[in-house]
Amino acid sequence: MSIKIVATGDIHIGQRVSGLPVNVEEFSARDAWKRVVDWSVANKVDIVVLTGDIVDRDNRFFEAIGRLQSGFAKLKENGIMVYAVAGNHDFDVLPQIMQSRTFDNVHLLGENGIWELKEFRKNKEILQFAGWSFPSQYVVKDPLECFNLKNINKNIPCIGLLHGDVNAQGSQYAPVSIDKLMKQPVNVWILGHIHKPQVFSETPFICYPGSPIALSSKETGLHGPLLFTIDNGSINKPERILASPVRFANLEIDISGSTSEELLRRAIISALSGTDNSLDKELQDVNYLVYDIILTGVHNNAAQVKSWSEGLINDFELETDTGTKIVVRKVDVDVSPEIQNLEELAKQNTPVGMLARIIMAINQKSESGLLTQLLSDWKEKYQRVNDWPTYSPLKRTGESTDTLGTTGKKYILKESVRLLGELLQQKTRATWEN
Ligand SMILES: [Mn+2]
Repeated sequence: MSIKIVATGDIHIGQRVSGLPVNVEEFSARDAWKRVVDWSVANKVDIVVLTGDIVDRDNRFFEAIGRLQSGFAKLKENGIMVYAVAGNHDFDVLPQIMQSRTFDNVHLLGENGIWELKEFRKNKEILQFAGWSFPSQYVVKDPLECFNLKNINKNIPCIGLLHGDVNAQGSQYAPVSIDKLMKQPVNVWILGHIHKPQVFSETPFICYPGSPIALSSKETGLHGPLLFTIDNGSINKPERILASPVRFANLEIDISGSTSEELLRRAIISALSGTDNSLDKELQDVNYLVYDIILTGVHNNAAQVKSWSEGLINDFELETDTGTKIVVRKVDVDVSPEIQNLEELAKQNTPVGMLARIIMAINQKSESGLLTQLLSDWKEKYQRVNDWPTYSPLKRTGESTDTLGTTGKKYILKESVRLLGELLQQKTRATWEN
C-alpha cells in the first residue's frame, strides 16, 4: 500500500485572481483550496501538506478562515490527515484554529518557531514530518539555525516542511540557504513563500510547490499542487496535478512586414495558436490561458500598430483542443522603425549622426567612446536599482558583468533606434511643413 501526499502552499485564501480581462470569469483562491480538497477526496489521498500562507492576512480574513475550516472538516470526514506549517501571513490564525481542537486530523508543526517531529503510519508504511512555523509576521534569522531534532529516525523517510525565503539573505521572511537544508537528515523538503514552483535539488528533493492558483499576471507558467507517492519506504519524484484554472503567459511576436490590420491580425493569431500544442498536457485543467503580448520587429508606425491591436483586448478569444480559452490581457508595442543608409547618417555631426554611430558600434561589436560611456552609466544605474531592498526577492544571484554588458547594449540599441527613428520622422515632417 502506498501513501499519497498532495502538497501545496501560498493559497492566500481571501485573494482573487487580479488583472483578468473582462471576458474572463472571476477566480478566487478559496476556489483553489476547494479544488485541492475535492481532488484529494476523489483520489483517496492520505495526506494534504500545507506550507504556509494558506490564508491571506489582508483580504477577507474572517471569511477565509471559515473556508479553511470547512476544507479541514471535509478532509476529516474522509480520513485525510493534514500536516501544515504557518507562514508570515497565517502565523497567528493557524495556531488559533488548532486551539479549538475540532480538527484532530490537522497537525500544525513547529508552533512558536520550535522545530517539531510527527510520525504518520498507514499499515506498514511509516513517515516522519519535521516542521517549523512562523512565530510572528517577520523572521530575520534562518530557522535552520535552531534545527535541533535529534530524534529523527534515519531508517524512515522524513519530509521537512518550512515556510521561508530561499537564498535571500537579509529577507524578513525566514531566509534559508539550500546548503543548510541539504545538510539535515531530511529526504524531502517542501517549502512555502515563493509562488513560482521551483526545484532546487533532487537528493534530497528540495522544492517550492508554489501556489495552486496563479493570482496575478506576474505569476506566469504552470501552477498546481504536487502529488508525492511513497512506496516501500521510498519517496517518488512528485508529479504536478490539477493545474490552476487560469494560466498567465508572456509572448513576444515579431510583426515585421505586417503592413495592414489584416496582416497584423494574422501574425498574432498564428503566434497565439502555435504556442499551445506543446502545452496540451499542462492545459488539461486550465480554463483560460491569458497572454500579455509584446509586438516587436521592424515597423515604421508604432501608433498605427497600437491602434490596430487594441481590439485584441477584451474581445479576442481562441480555443485549444483541451477546451482552454486563449485571451489577451495586454498588448505592448515595441517596434523599431526601419532605418536606411545608417552609414551616411553616421557621418553627420548632429544628434542623428551620434545615434547612428552608437547603433553601428553595437551592430558591428566595435568600440566607441560614447558607447563605453553610456554602457558604464547604464550599469551603474541598473546596479543601483537592483540593490534596492524592495527588489531583493526578485533578484537572481550571480549575474555577471558580462551578461550585464550584453543586456545593457540591448537596451541602448533599442533606445537609440527608437530615438533615431523619431528624429528622422520629425525631420521629414519639418521638411513637409517648410
Ligand atoms: Mn510567505
